[in-house]
Formats: sequence, structure tokens, C-alpha cells
Amino acid sequence: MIFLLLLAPGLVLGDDNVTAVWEEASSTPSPLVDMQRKINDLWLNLLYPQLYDDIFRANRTAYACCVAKPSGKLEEGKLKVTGLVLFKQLFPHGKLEALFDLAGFAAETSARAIHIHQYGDLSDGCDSAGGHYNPWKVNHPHHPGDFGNFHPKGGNIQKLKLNLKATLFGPQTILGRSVVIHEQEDDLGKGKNQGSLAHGNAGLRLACCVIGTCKKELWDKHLPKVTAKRKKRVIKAGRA
Ligand SMILES: [Cu+2]
Ligand SMILES: [Zn+2]
Repeated sequence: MIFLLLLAPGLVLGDDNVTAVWEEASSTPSPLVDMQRKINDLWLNLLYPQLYDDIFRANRTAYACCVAKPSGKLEEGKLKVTGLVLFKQLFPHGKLEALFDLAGFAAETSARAIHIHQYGDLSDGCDSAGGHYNPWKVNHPHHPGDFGNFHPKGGNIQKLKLNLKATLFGPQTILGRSVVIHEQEDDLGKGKNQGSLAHGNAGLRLACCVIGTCKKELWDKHLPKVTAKRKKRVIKAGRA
């Protein structure tokens, strides 16, 4: 019976606490934790045979990246946004983390919306990426890839977001879908019109990219840049 329960990935011991225990006790795991780890690894292999090696080698963590480029349909004079959106998620129960490192917003300070869109099809610039990825058939801003508004500073967006609803695992994986960076602010469903509940009236699609698998090193390289800014802000706030 216990064996059957353990066969479900993480059902018995697979919550975040146990994951933390794994990390801390990685040198001397208890027999039960060790068995659960082996079973989760087996599931990882069964469910994601194509990603198994990558995830396993990266401490059982999946990494994905999206290299943003200006939309092919962009008119002259529009902002040319480039950069990276990176994703990280611990198997099997970790929450998705996303790191945004984008440039090209000039010196403007107005907020910009960023979402995950349905298709990884950029054949007609960012316009062919479809609407918001909506596997739960809900209204905006409750789609898994509704990341909200970002406030560029000095022409850049450098931001780390944790505990996101989107996932790299399972039937609703965001792998192969796209990230779109918009010209305008997201009204977050408060616009009192149909557009608001579909896409937040975020306007023109400035830049986009397809989400694909990625090496851990890219995340590790860009994380210090983003967290350094965070630390600075915390220190400043502490002094104020
Ligand atoms: Cu969008
Ligand atoms: Zn949405």
C-alpha cells in the first residue's frame, strides 16, 4: 500500500518542505526521503523523457528561456525591445520563477504589460502568437501567463517574479508558447469592456519570443544583475 502511494510523484513526501529537506540533507538523506527521491526521479524520467537529462543534471530543476526580439510587424519609430525572459521551476512541486532582463524602452517610465500568448508562431511578427494562453478558460487577468505591469527604469526592465501560476510541467506547460511585451499598460480587467477581459487592452505587440528549454547557466548569469538591484532598493529603503 505504501509503495502504491509513493508511486504517485510526491504524493506522500513530495511537498515543498520535503524538497527543502532534500536540499539540506542531500549528504545523508533518510531512507524514506531517499526512496521518495528515487521514485520522483523515476516519474521525471517517465513523464519527461526528452527533458530528463537536463532537469536531472540541474538539481531536478527545469530551466527555460525566451530571447525577445522586436516584432517583425513593427512600424518605424516604435521602441525596439530586446532581451531575455528566463524561467526556473523545481520538479515536481516547485512554483515557477521568472526573470525579466529587457532593454530598449528609452527613458520612458510608463508601465508595460507582459503576457504569455497561446502560440509559438511568430511567422507574422508577434501578431501570429494568438491571444493570451488560456488553458483554464477564464477571463483576463487570471490567465497563467498574466505577469501584470512592469515599470522600466533607465530604459530597462530587470525584475524577478516568484510563485507564478504558469508551469513548465504537465499538459499546461508553457514550453513552446510565447512571451509578448506590449506597448501599453495592462488595465488588469478593470477597463469595463470586452478587450479588458480578454487581454487587458495592452495595445501593440512590441516584442516577443518563443519559450524553449535552456541551460541553468543562463539563469545563473542573469540572476545577480536583477537581485543586485533588489538589494540596493532594500538598503535604500532601510536608510530612509
Ligand atoms: Cu499580451
Ligand atoms: Zn491575460
